[in-house]
Amino acid sequence: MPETPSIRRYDEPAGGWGALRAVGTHLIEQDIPIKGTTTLLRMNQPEGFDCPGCAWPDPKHTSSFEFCENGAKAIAWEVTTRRCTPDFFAAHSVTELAGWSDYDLEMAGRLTHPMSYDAASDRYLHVSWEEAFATIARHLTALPNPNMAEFYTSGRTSNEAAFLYQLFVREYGTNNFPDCSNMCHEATSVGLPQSIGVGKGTVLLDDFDKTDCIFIFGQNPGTNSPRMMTSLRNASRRGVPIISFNPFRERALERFQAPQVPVEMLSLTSTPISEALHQVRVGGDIAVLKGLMKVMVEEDERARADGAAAILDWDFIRGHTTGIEALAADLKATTWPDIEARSGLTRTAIEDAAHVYMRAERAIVVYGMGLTQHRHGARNVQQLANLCLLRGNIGKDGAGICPVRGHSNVQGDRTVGITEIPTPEFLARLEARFGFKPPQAHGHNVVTALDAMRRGQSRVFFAMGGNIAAAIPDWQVTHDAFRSLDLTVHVSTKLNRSHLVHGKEALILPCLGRTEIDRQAGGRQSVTVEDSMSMVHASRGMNRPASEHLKSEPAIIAGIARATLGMRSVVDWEGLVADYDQIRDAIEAVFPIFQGYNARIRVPGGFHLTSTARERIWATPSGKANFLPYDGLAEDPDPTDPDVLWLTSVRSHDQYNTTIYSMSDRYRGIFGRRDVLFVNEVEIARLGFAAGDRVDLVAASEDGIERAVRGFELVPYAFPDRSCAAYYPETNPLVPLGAYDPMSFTPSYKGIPIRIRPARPAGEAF
Ligand SMILES: Nc1nc2c(c(=O)[nH]1)N[C@H]1C(S)=C(S)[C@@H](COP(=O)(O)OP(=O)(O)OC[C@H]3O[C@@H](n4cnc5c(=O)[nH]c(N)nc54)[C@H](O)[C@@H]3O)O[C@H]1N2
Ligand SMILES: Nc1nc2c(c(=O)[nH]1)N[C@H]1C(S)=C(S)[C@@H](COP(=O)(O)OP(=O)(O)OC[C@H]3O[C@@H](n4cnc5c(=O)[nH]c(N)nc54)[C@H](O)[C@@H]3O)O[C@H]1N2
Ligand SMILES: [Mo]
Repeated sequence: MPETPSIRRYDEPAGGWGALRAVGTHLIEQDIPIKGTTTLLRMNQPEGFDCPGCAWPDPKHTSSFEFCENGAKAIAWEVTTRRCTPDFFAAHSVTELAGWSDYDLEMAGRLTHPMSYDAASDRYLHVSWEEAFATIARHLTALPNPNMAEFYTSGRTSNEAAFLYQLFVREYGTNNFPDCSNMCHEATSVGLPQSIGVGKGTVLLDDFDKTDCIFIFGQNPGTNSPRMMTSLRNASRRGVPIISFNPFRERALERFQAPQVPVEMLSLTSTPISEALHQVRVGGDIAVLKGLMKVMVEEDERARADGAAAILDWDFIRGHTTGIEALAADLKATTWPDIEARSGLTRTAIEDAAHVYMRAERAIVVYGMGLTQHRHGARNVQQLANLCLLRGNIGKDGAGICPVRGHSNVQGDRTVGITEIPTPEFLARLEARFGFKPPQAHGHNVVTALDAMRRGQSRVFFAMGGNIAAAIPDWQVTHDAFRSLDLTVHVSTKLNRSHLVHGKEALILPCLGRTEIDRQAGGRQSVTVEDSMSMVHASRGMNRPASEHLKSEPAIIAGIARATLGMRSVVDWEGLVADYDQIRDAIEAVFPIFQGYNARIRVPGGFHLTSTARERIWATPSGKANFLPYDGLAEDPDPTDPDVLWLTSVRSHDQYNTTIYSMSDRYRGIFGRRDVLFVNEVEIARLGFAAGDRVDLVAASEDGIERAVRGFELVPYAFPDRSCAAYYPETNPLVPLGAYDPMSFTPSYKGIPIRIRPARPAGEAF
C-alpha cells in the first residue's frame, strides 16, 4: 500500500517493533501467505540458504534464528508470488515500461521465461533457451576480437557460478570483467594491498567480542548490514566505546532496540550505540584521519621526550612497517585550521576521538561506502590502514580493519577469479588445470567498459545479475552507449531498468534465486559463498522454483559456452554442471587456499580463508606493512565557490541498491517519497531558498555537458555545512563518467559537487 508522502521526525530507536511491523507489511505486499514465512527461518541455517541481503557473517551459521528486517525483505522480494510472464510483456511495450518507476518494474514479480527483444513490436517475446544461446553465440563469434565484449557480474553470483563464468569468458578470450565491486569496495581491493598486502579485512566476528574500541567510518549498519547491530549492541553493553563518523546522525548508530531480545522489546528499552557521532563533512574523512593521527604522533613525541610511556606501538612499527618518518612529516605539515575547515569538525572533537582510540589496547576500524566512493577512495582506505598500524591494530585479537562488503558474495566472486586484472600466477594455474591459454592482457572495469562502449569499441554486453544501467554514473552519456550496442544480455530474477536500456538485440534470461531448489543431472545442488570476513559456507535452496523454465546460473553459462565455443572448448561443461562438487574441485585446483573445499563446506559454519595480514605476514614488495602518506586533504575542484554543495548519494532503509522496496526511509523520517534533498537550514538560507522549496540539482562539472535531476524538495536536516544528501540511484545522472578515483576507478558517488536552482518545469532548459 503506497504511504501518503510525509516527513516527520523519527525518535524511536532503530530496530524494535517498527522492524517487525515492516516485515509484516512486506510479506503482505509480496502476496506471501503466512506459511511462506517458514522460508525466513531457513535463512543462514546450517542446512539452509545464505541470506541474499548482505555480506555480514553469521555467528557460526548456527541454528539460533537471527532476525533481520532487511534480510527478511530481501527474501520476501525473492519468494514473492507475483510473476512477470510473457503475457505481461505482451501487454506492455518497452517504451511504455521505460516510463515506469524502478519500484513498479520489480513489483511485476519474478521473471518466468527467456525473452528476446522484438524491434518491430517494441516488445520482449518468449524464446526458447536454445534460441537465446544461439543468439549469444552468433554475436560473440562474429566479433573480430573477444575484447569487444563486456562481461559484468553483480555480487550475488555464487562461487560456483562465478568460477564457471570466468572460465567461459577466458576460454572465449577476454579479461573484460566489469564488476559491481568496481563501484563498491574497489578502493579496498586496490588501496589495502599496498598498505598491508591483502585487499580484504583482517577481522573475524569473534574479534568484536574481544575489542576495546570500535571506530565506524561512512557505514550504515542498521540499514545495510543489520545483523552487525548484534555485535555493536553487545560491545556497547560491555562498555566498549563506539565512535562514528558520518554526515548523517544515522539512527542505528545512536540507539538500537534488539528485536531478538524479549526484555528490550517488552520493556521498550534500547541500547545506546555510539558514544560519539561526529558529523563529518561529505568528503572530509581524510582530514579527520589525518587529524586523529596528528594528535597521536605529536602526543607520542611529547610523551617520549618527557620519559612517559609511548603512545604509538613502536615494537610493531619497527618490526613490521616502513614509512613512519614520511607519514609523521606529512602529519606535522598539516595544519589544524585546514583540518577543521575540510572535516567540518573542531580540533577538540578530533582530539577527544583520538584519545579514545589511543586508550584502547585493541581497536577495530569499520568502514563502508562513505569512504570508498570518493575521488580519493583508495587514499581514504590507506589513511585508515595507517591509523590501524600506528597502534599495531592489525594481526592481533580484538583488533583490525573491517571493510563491510555489500552484496552477499561480492568478495567470493573476486576470490574465484572475477577480475579484470588477473595475476600471472592465477592464469598459469588456470592453464595448467584446463589446458587452454587464457588471455594475458588486462581487461575493462566498469568505467573503462562504459568508455569503450561509448566509443563504439565494445559491441556486446552480458550481465550476470545486477542492474548496471541504474547503478552506473552519467546516465545521459552511458545509456546512449548501451543503446548503440549490437546485443545486451541480462541474467536476472526480476525486471529492471537495464532490460529497458537495451542494445539492438536484447535478451532477458531468468534464473533461479538463492532460496530455490537447484536440481541438476547429478541431483540437488548446493552452492557456496564467502562473507565479509572471508568465511566460506554452503547455501542450499529449498523452495520450488518460481517457474519451471528457470535455469541455474551455472547451467546458463554452460549452455552459452557450448553454443559459443562448441568443439573448440576443452572444458567438460556437462560434467561440471551435473555436479557442483566438480566445480569446487576445479576451484581448489586453481586456488590452493580452497584446499579440501568439498569436505570443509560440509562442516556447519564452513571455513575461513586465511588472511596473511591477520597473521602479520605482509605480502607487499617490501615484506612489511607500509605507512602511505597522502599529500592533500580533499577532492574539491573548487573549494572556494560558495555556490557549490557537496552531494552524497545514499541508500534508504527500504531499498536494496537499485531495488526499491518502498518509497519510505523510516529512520530518516521520510515516508512515501524519495524526491528530497537533505541540507541544513543555514545552507538553505545562505543559498537564498526556504525549507520546502522545490529545486533542480545541477552538477558543477566543467566539461560542457549539462547534468541535472529535477524537482527535489529541500528538507532542513541536521547535516554538515556545505554538504547535502539525496538517494541513489535517482542522483546517478549527476556523476560524470570521468569523476572517479584514479587509483581504483571507483565512481565518486559520495562526493558530487552540485548547485541548486529553483525547479523548472520538465522540458525547459536550465
Ligand atoms: N538493506 C540493504 N542492505 C544492503 C544494501 C542495500 O542497498 N540495502 N546494499 C548492499 C551493498 S552492495 C553495499 S556496498 C552495502 C552498502 O552499505 P553502506 O556502506 O552502509 O552504504 P551507504 O548507505 O551507501 O552509505 C554508507 C554511509 O556513508 C555515509 N556517508 C556518505 N558520504 C560520506 C562521507 O563523505 N564520509 C563519511 N564518513 N560518511 C559518508 C552515509 O550517510 C551512510 O550512512 O550494503 C549492502 N547491504
Ligand atoms: N549513486 C550511487 N550509485 C551506486 C552506489 C551508491 O552508493 N550511490 N552504490 C554502488 C554499489 S556499492 C553497487 S554494489 C552497485 C549495485 O549494482 P548491481 O549489483 O548491478 O545492482 P542491484 O541493484 O544489486 O541489482 C538488482 C538486480 O539483480 C537481479 N538479481 C537479484 N538476485 C539475483 C540472482 O540471484 N541472480 C541474478 N542473476 N540476478 C539477480 C535482479 O534482476 C535485480 O533487479 O551500485 C553502485 N551504484
Ligand atoms: Mo556494493
